[in-house]
Amino acid sequence: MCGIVAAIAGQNIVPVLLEGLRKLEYRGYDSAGLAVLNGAQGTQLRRLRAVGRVAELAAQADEQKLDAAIGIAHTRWATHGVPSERNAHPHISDGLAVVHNGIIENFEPLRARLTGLGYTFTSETDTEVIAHLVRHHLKNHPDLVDAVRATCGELIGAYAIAIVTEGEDSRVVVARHGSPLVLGQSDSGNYAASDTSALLQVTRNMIYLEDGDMAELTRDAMRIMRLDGTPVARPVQVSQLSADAVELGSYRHYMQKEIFEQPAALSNTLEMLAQARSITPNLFGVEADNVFRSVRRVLVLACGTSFHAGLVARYWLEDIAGIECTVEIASEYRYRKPVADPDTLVVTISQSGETADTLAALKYAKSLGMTRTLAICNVPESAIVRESSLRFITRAGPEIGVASTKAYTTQLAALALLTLAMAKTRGTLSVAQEEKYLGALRHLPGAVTRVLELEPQIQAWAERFAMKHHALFLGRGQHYPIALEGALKLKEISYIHAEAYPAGELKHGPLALVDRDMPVIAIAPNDALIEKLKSNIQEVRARGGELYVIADAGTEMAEGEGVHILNMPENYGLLSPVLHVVPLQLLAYHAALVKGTDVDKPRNLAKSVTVE
Ligand code: HGA
Repeated sequence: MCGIVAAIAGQNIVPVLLEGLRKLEYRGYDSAGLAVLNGAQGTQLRRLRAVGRVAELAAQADEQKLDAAIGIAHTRWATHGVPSERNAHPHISDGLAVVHNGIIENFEPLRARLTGLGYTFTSETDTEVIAHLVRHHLKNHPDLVDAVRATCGELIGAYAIAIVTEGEDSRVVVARHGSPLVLGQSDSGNYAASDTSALLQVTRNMIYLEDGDMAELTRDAMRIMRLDGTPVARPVQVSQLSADAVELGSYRHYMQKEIFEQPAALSNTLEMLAQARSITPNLFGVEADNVFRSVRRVLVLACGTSFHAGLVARYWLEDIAGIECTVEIASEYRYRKPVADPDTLVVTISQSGETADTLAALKYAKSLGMTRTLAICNVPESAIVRESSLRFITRAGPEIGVASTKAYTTQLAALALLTLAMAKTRGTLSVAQEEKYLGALRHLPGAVTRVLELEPQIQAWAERFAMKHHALFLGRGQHYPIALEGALKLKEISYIHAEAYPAGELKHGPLALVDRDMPVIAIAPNDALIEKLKSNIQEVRARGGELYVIADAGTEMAEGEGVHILNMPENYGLLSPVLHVVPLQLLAYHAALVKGTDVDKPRNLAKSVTVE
């Protein structure tokens, strides 16, 4: 979702703001803007806004030779009011500017009150109430920090905000409640942003604000306090993230780069197994052994692609660890009244660790008495990780493409490890099985590399495919969630309508859709259900449907009229879903290329979904 950058330094900060916004582009946005004070053009607030790309904003800044020592900047992903220049942030109230990530739920009564007090609104956003409210509170609280604190006391909802104002022009005030915000400290100045990647250009010294924190940044100092004014100290953490991990290099798109990074991402995630003779629950935290022994069930909470990872894990956990597992969409769970069993391990899965629905569902589960929690996440300092007692950090590296690929396969690797660790502590895993699975996990990066070599054939499929308007994905057992993930990828980036079904459901409805214009992608691993799947495939063929089958070695399926086969290099048993999803990622990618869509930033979608 949208991103914030703020800077105060001894020199021109405009290039820092713009570079920060570029680094946050991956989160998804529809417009961008900035406001600056104190520079070559004088002490008055200056604002630039543009619909579309940061490049457009940068061109404007260039044209105006913008130069300033203090500033705030924003990429917006509209929640309230259409994407337009007038709704783009920063929003201004008489020389005071604010950028905001999140949603102010009580903006309507606040707007009515402020309008009554004579404030004029120029946008449809919820954010604009913040600007006028701070301006209003400045009348009784002349200190900007006090006025922001009084404002936050009236806001309901989620926010990360950064504020500058004329007349208070030696500081930036920031606050967070429910949306991420990190501070960056350097000799040249002080900074804030929605995530670390925006600040690595100036510093590695990061301070992660907690919910309910605010901070005053001056050229030489930072003062952090709670929203009630109590000073707090937050540790400086030196980020290990490599600045070029987010460069595109020789790839055309981040998604392509990330698909091909999967072998490395998996081997980084599974690095601790390289020399290990056995699986230790401690990989999930020191308390993991106790927790895994004592819980009676697992509840997975996640959204989107992460939800699909959870669905695969359900097959694994029940089959191998013999523990009951339910998987729920976080945005639904948070609003229903579930029967809460305190002997549950709550597992949240999120690439960013800031997914608002997953975080809220986790907090809700805890409030219901389910306090044993495990986060599977790609960002160590994220809110979901901090909110959980156990953690497993996938080491996929920064994922920039909106459509998740390497985060997904590393989540599957983490969930396979979780299954084995739980099976071991619960006594359902023999030593021989443990050795076998360990070997398979170690070999996984190599196996994915071999699947990636099938790209030319998938590319050829994509060319036939891209002209279609609909597609059906079929899978069975642990590959049904892979069919769901394949359909989601295709929808997300190529805008081809796709649906996934467990193949056995075909005759209960979707078979009615099958004709020559409906390509059907079948995932055909060589497992116990293969004969049943072959029958399902015949059902499609008999109705004239064109089949694209991703078949394991040994399935003995032959190409023929209307039947295209992609032969997978090997049958991978338990971990087969990790391999089968890769051709589906490539299929979506190449179909999107043929269609000429914006692969890394599909329309209407955002990367880290930090609003509800
Ligand atoms: N609600 C604000 C900010 C939206 C946001 O955080 N997007 O990620 C708006 O609509 O402008």
